[in-house]
Amino acid sequence: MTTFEPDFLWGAATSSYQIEGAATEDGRGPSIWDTFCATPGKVDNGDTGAIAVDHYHRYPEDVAIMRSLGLGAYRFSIAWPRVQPLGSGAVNRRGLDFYSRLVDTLLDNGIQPWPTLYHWDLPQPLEDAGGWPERDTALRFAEYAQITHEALSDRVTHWTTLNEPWCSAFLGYATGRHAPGRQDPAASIRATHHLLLAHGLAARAVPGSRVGVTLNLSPVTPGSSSAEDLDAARRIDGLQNRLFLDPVLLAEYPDDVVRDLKHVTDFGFVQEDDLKTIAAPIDFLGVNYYSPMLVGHGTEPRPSAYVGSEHVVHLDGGRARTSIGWEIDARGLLDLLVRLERDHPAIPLYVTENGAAFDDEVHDAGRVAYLDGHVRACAEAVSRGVPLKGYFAWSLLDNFEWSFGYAQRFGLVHVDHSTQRRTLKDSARWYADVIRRGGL
Ligand code: PNW
Repeated sequence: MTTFEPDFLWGAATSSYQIEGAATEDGRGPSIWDTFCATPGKVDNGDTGAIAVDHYHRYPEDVAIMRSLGLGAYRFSIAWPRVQPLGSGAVNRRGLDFYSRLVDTLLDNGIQPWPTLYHWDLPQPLEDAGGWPERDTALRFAEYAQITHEALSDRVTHWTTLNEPWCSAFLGYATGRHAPGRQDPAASIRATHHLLLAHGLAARAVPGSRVGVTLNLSPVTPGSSSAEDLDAARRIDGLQNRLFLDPVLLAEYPDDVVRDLKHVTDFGFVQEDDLKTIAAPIDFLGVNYYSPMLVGHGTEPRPSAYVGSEHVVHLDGGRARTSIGWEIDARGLLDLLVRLERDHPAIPLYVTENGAAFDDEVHDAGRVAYLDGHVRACAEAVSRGVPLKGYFAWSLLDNFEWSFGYAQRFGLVHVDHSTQRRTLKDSARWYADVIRRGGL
């Protein structure tokens, strides 16, 4: 039997726009995702998060489900446009009150609240003023973080600043697959810097609390040992992993990545002391892992999220895939965790997202197998000395899967999107057993 320490934290994760709905209720302002969803052709099937899985109204039922699973913690995100409908200035009490009620309900049920301050729903007025490519957005974020921390820090101990800034910057501003849907490579690098700056400023704005940031990281393997494939892997590792890890944990941008991006931007937007701010002390690093990457050199340049590396091609590793098309490889999670411990030994780690989309409904053997393999990888990492302190499954509930709309289901709990009825999947029962036994 594979067991974890008794204080290993078992959780599940969601995010505001993906589950809450109630998009115009209680004074919430519009976010870039409302706008993006309203733009024809951006989201499959014309789906939107306007109602989502109605968690805004059904949170008591959802917390009861969490309790029935035995979750130790629940990772959710706070919608900035509920707290500050304009993204700055006036605070909307009714928005904060929702999170206050949610936090109280979680604590009453013995579940630690783990809020993330930003999971992609930027207030639309801030995008209208230029969005993340503008430095001012980072300053506004610090203000929002402070307001939210003041309202909840009497009950919330662990704060996460950002979820996956790679996605916000590159899917939002380079490929345009995510809101706000812009396709401007130079803007995506400015966005990266200002997201990182926002993280650092917010980390300083939550004194007395534990604070971290969640990154989507992935091990990158070259398709062959040719010099060109090795260089492709170095580039993608640079943009996916080190462009975020190095400033946050080492107070520097990786030289090779800056060099790779020379024809995109000169990094002239980096001001004195920014890197010191970005590297504000943090208490944990959140790791989101779904799939590894295998890359090589392509002959023809193609539009890519990896700006400046348009010659890199993504190769097929020959493994089974989930319904969203991502290859399944639990070994990738082990490799990633071991590498993080090697490069940054001091920082406690949490897997803040890991999970799989499958088409099956309640009997989800594919998801059980996926989670089982990845939890085993976590156990192996711990046994090799990796300071991994917890694991959050993505996701508690089927929800709005961004540009895929409701067609992709990641939940441990099935949601009937016409009736909002929740039904535990086999994976939820399996996870409850893991939690009860403290391992596999
Ligand atoms: C993460 N990619 O998103 C997010 O944190 C979740 O909100 C989301 O539901 C989950 O993973 C599953 O997708 C990602 O294209 C979306 O590389 C896209 C990518 C990565 C992560």
